Amino acid sequence: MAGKENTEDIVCNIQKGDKRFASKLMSMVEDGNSEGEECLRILRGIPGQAHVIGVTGWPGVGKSTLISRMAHFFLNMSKHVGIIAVDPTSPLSGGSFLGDRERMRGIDGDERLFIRSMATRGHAGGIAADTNAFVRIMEAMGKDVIIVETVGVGQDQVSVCYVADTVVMTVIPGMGDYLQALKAGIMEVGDIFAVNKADRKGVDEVVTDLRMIIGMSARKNGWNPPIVKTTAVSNAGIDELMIQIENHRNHVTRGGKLLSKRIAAVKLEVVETLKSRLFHLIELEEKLDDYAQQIFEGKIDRFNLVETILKEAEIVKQVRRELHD
Ligand SMILES: Nc1nc2c(ncn2[C@@H]2O[C@H](COP(=O)(O)OP(=O)(O)OP(=O)(O)O)[C@@H](O)[C@H]2O)c(=O)[nH]1
Ligand SMILES: [Mg+2]
Repeated sequence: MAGKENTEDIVCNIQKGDKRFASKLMSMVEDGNSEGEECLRILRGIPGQAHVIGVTGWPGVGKSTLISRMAHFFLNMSKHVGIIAVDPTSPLSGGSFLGDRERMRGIDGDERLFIRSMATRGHAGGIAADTNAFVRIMEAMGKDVIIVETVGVGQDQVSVCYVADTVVMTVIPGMGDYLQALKAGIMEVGDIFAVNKADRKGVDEVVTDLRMIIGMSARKNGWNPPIVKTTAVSNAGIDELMIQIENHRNHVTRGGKLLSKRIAAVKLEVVETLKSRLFHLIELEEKLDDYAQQIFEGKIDRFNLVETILKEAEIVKQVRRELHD
């Protein structure tokens, strides 16, 4: 294996902003490669300045379109931009971020822009953990802004939001009922609400619904989430959205909130990696259906099952053995 020299090479080239080396390291991290982890450790020790923006929302609400507008905006301000698209090909809209020439027109060849897609499957360390790792790699490349696109459904994807300093939750007209049903859930995630496709009917209704939900919820850290109407396809409302994103950044930067947010993201990384390694070690994924059936039928209880799993797998021994290998 390559060893120290290669590690230095990777780290050094990433710090120069080299996209090829960054991609290589990202693949190593996804595979759970130990040399990759060593590079990541070194890169984390070098402080970065990036603002990490999460853009979340249901499939097809216009996240990618919004992000390309945001990327335009930042590039025009001479910023270096990274985009991480988690599971960019949803079955509903069928498009992939990179594949959409129309959307990316004018920026896809820009040297200061780096886009990386990320499948939701196949992460040795868990998806949120790997997203955080990718963010740190992009930060080490010298990106000023890193935008993470994630579909806001399912625990895995929502947890991706924790890696962001600022989360833009994107909704569209007609979604009022969903939002009412989710109340606390969406408040927990969103720092800013973008009501996209504002060219459509029902935009004021959804704004009213959101206002009500926000008004009923207690805010953490004294931030009152603003609602911005956007029409990403025609660039309307983007300037206002960018102002709110900047306001939020200033808000979290004040009083050391940013640091505690980032440490919380690392905590999640550790828990996720541990969970993912344990699941792998005891091959839980394959057996879970069967276990659930047995518990459902009253054949076993959950505590006994867990004890049995742990014993059967001789988990402690295996972990020790792996560590000493
Ligand atoms: N009418 C209208 N259509 C929009 C707007 N923004 C995006 N769209 C369209 O909505 C569709 C989905 O847009 P995307 O940007 O791919 O949405 P997404 O949320 O990234 O989708 P997934 O990544 O598949 O979840 C595309 O056909 C866009 O052109 C808007 O403001 N108004
Ligand atoms: Mg998309």
